[in-house]
Amino acid sequence: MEDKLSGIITGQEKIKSGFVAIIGAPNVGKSTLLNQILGQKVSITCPKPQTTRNRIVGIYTSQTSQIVFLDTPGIYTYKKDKLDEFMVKTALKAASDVDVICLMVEATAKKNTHDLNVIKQISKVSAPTILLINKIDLIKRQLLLPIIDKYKDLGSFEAVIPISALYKDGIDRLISEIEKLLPYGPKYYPDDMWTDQPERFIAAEIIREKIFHLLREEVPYAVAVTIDYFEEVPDRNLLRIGATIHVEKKSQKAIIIGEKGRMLKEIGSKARMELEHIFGTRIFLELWVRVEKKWRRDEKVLRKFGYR
Ligand SMILES: Nc1nc2c(ncn2[C@@H]2O[C@H](COP(=O)(O)OP(=O)(O)OP(=O)(O)O)[C@@H](O)[C@H]2O)c(=O)[nH]1
Ligand SMILES: [Mg+2]
Repeated sequence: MEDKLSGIITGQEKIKSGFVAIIGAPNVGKSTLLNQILGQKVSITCPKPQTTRNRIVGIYTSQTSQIVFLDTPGIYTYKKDKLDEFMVKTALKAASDVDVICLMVEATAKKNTHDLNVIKQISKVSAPTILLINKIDLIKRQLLLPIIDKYKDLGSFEAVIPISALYKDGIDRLISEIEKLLPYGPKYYPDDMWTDQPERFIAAEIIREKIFHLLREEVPYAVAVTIDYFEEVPDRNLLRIGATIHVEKKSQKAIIIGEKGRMLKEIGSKARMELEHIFGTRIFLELWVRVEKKWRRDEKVLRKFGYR
C-alpha cells in the first residue's frame, strides 16, 4: 500500500533493478549475449577466446526493470602472466558483487572441464545463479535435453535456459527469469544510457577487436591499445583520434604493420568505419605501433594500459 502510494506521489512505476554478472569459460558467447540484449554493441566479440579483458557494463532499461549487466573476461585455469591473472580476478570480483549470476556454457562443448572449473571458482559466491546453455542453434533439437541434464546437477540453479545469443533465441525468457530474482529498486542510470564506458575506452576496444579479427596466433594476445588524443573538431563534424598499438616484440610490430603498411591500414580503416557508426561522426584515426617488452608480465605497465 505504502509503496503504491509513494509510486503515485513520485509518478513512477515500481520496477525491479539490480546487477547481473555474465560469467563463463572463454568464448562461450558472453559478450555476444550482452550486445544482443541491448541491441547495441558495448562489448567486443571474436571467434578467438579471451577477447574481453575488462568488466564491461551494459544497462538494460525497460518498462518493468533496469538490469545492469556486467560482461566479464572468460575464466580459465591456465594463467601464464599478470594479464591472465588480472582477467580472471576481474571476472571473479564481478561475480562476488551482484544480485544474480548468469553462468554461461556452450551446448556444443564436448567436455565440460572448463565449465566445471568456472562452477568451482564461483562456488564461494552466494548470488542466485541462472544457467545459460548457449549456441543451441548449432545442435540438433533432440540433443538438447541430454545436454540440459548433463549440466543441471552440477550446481544449484534457479533456472536452466537454453539460448542462442547470436540469433536472440531465449532472451525474453532470460530477462523475465532475471526480473523474478531482482528486488524492487531504483533506476541506477538514466533511461537512455546503455554503458558507462568512456568514449576513449570504446575507441581502444574497437581497434583491439579489429586486430583480434585480422591477426592470428599469438599476436592479438600480445596487443594493448591506448588512446593518445581524442578531440572533437568544432563545427566540422569530425573526431580526431590518435592511438598506440603496443606489442611485446619487434616481430609482432612487423606483423601489425604488414607489407608496405597494408595491415595497419586495414586495421585503421575497419576501426574507423565502425567508430564513425558508433559515434555518429566522421573520424580521423591515426595509429602508431610500439614495442613494450613483456608488458603482460609487468604490473606497472598493465596498470598504465588500463588493466587495473
Ligand atoms: N553459433 C553461435 N555462435 C555464437 C553464439 N553466441 C556467440 N557465438 C560466437 O561465439 C564466439 C565468441 O563469442 P563472444 O561473445 O566473443 O564470447 P565471450 O564469451 O565473450 O568470449 P571471451 O570474451 O573471449 O571470454 C563469436 O564468434 C560469436 O559470434 C550463438 O548463440 N551461436
Ligand atoms: Mg567476451
